Amino acid sequence: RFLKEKTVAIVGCPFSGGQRRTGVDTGPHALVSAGLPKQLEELGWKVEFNGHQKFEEIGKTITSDADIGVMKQPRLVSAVTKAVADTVEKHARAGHLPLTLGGDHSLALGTVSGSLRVHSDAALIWIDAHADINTPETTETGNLHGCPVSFLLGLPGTDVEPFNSWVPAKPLLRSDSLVYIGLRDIDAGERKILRDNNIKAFSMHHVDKYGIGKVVEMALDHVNGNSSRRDRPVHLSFDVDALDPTVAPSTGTPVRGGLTFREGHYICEALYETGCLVAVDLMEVNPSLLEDRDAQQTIAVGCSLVRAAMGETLL
Ligand code: B3U
Ligand code: MN
Ligand code: MN
Repeated sequence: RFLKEKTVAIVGCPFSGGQRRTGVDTGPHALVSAGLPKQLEELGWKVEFNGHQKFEEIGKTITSDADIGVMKQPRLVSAVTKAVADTVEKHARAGHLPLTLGGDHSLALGTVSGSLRVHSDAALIWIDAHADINTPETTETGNLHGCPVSFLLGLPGTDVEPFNSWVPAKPLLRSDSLVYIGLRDIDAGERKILRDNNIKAFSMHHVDKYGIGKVVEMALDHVNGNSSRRDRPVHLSFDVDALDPTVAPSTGTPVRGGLTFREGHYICEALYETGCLVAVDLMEVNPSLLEDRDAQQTIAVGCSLVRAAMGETLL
């Protein structure tokens, strides 16, 4: 409805600078090699993919990247997310659906920024075990993949170098345009932020209590009117660690008690069904962790989630 044509633009982001473990930068390559572009073509999408993003070039321009406060690799993360924002914006302007493959979740500062430049009233649906809403002041790890949402909301403490060279000081996203599903590992500082800003979040407790069908309906009601009137564009940012580690083991910070295979797919199917999806991220796939069997399973599930978000499983 918000797209000009049924074209998906794959934005492969081999990037691991928002956290400490290596290997998550190989996620996009693994997903594409597993045949994701062809699978999407078979669903009737025109697929645009001209190779993965070339972040090495950006890396070379950054000669030293000392911590700023506790933030790790701030210059690299800032430069890469800025480039991702520009790329996602370009595809969205063409009326296509950017599908960003990560890479760690700091990338979503770029993807959501890019979406909002084109679809200024877009809502953000964040599927994750974690809230990723630490600020540079509250983060205990300094890992920027735990912080992208705070920058999007323009929370106090986010108007810092080097990010303020390109992230506007004025909030990009209102806190009532964001909803979480799948949370189960939240820092004390994040819990306070969620409360103070009245941010709607469905934890695993809510998934157990209401069932995934009701949770997705309540999530959409919160950010996108009632069921008879879903008229806002939606950006879906899906961290594969939202799924239970038995379903998607190869990810950097697995947390037990996650979404089942079907619950994860249901979310993607239900969002496709609204016709409002304008961008999809699939993040934190790290095939280098654990054994090859686990990696293959995680990659297969990742491809399957994307297909579900692109209309595969609806009758
Ligand atoms: N909240 C912690 C842990 C974390 C966030 N996102 C992931 N892990 N994947 C932090 O580092 O901010
Ligand atoms: Mn995340
Ligand atoms: Mn996570």
